[in-house]
Amino acid sequence: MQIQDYRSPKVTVIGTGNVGGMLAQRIAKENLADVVLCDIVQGKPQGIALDLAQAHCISNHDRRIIGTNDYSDTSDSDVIVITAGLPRKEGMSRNDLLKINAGIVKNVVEQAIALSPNAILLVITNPLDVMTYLAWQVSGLPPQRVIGMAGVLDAARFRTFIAMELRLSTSDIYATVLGGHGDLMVPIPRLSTVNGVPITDLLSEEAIARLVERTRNGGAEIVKLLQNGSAYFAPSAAAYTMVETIISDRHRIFPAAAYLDGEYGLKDIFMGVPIHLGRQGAEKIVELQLSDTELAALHSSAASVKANINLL
Ligand code: TXD
Repeated sequence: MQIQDYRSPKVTVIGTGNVGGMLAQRIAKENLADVVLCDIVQGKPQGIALDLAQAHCISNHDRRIIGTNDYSDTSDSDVIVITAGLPRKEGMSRNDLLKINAGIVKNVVEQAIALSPNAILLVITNPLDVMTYLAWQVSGLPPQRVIGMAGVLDAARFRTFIAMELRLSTSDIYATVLGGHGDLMVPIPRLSTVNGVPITDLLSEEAIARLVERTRNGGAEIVKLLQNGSAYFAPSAAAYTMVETIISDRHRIFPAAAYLDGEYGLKDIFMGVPIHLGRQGAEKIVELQLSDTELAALHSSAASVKANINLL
């Protein structure tokens, strides 16, 4: 390859709020890709892009950052991240956001995909699994090129609570969380380990039940504390890890909302399962051997996601 043929990877982030802004900052700081920030509010993406550009010389990065309200600036993106939409307020469930965010996601996906037909679509807007399904339908993309980010965050929350309970570093803890990104998500203690040892061997049933419940309510706990808005440091870190894995074609295994076509006995639904993630998107679905109870919990979670898909 001649050097002039080299083109920087390009990531568009639609929705320049807390998660989108923080994600753009991470991408730029790691010199991963050029970033286009796109929002409906005039001036907001331009202001954030300018602010980030002024951090270049201090934090030593030199990727291009563009803020825009015009989709033509997003053309030929390699990855499009959708964070546009409303976040939860205290007392709201993720499903309360369904109608309003569906209108936003439909609109932004239509505009963005028309100009970047080869992109991978990473959806972050809630209710996550339903918005990912909608984005897939509107985009017309093959299902493996549409992915929802939630499992990396939910697993990080479970890992954090396990680490806090055992007074250990999160680095030595692996957690498995499946299912929809909602109250019925399915943390799997049997497949959550500390240096290979299942937490079921290390913690009492009561402690595990408490940590599982805290993980399920991990988002709501932060919404309540913040009183205005929802979590964004861990969500943007989770989204960054997925974007980096796609751009760098690393073939890592992550839990993410992916299209199921019979896997786990589920069909025509996007929901959290482990996937092989790379430059082609969700390159493979990993089918874990689940117990009857775990599988039943996964199916209840799926039923709740399906009910919301049907509401659309
Ligand atoms: O794990 C996960 N998937 C999540 C999801 C973790 C955290 C946040 N989660 C959801 O992401 C949250 O419930 C929201 O639905 C989205 C975005 O959360 P964020 O905290 O970033 O919300 P903000 O700060 O309100 O930002 C939303 C931005 C804001 O700048 C709006 O102006 C913009 O979205 N917006 C739009 N941009 C483009 N086009 C349209 N139509 C539009 N409407 C709003």
